Amino acid sequence: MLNIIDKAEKRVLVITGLLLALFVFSILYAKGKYKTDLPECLPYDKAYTEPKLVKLDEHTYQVFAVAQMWSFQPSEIYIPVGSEVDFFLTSKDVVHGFNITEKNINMMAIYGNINKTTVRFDKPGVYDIICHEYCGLGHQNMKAQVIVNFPRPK
Ligand SMILES: [Cu+2]
Repeated sequence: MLNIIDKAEKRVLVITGLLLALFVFSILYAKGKYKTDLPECLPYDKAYTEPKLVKLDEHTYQVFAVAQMWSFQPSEIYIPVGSEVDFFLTSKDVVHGFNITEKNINMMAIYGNINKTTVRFDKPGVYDIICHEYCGLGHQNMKAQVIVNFPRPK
């Protein structure tokens, strides 16, 4: 069987296989060395479509983030430094992006899907969440903020 494959095709197959192995290795290396949390998909449940911030304990939070044209809810998330936050993300309409600046987070908000990732915020500051998938006319205004170690304004 291998004899009927052209030499050039064999070369392409070998190179493709090596690249695939390199990509898989890179992902596993990043997961181990940089403690990168790989996003996961959860079974859809309407409970995730209600935007909210849930405090589990002093430094553990859950954010039920909902993207829709053209905003994220909740739009301001106040947490203390050292917090670990589980983000559960979904969309109410079209596909949106979910990128947290200064964090290695890049997810998609998809209608009927729940994506989850965990992020640790060890430094105080304001982390912008932006949409990086073109989703319509107001796309450029679509943002939210994670505000670490600043008091909520009254
Ligand atoms: Cu967008």
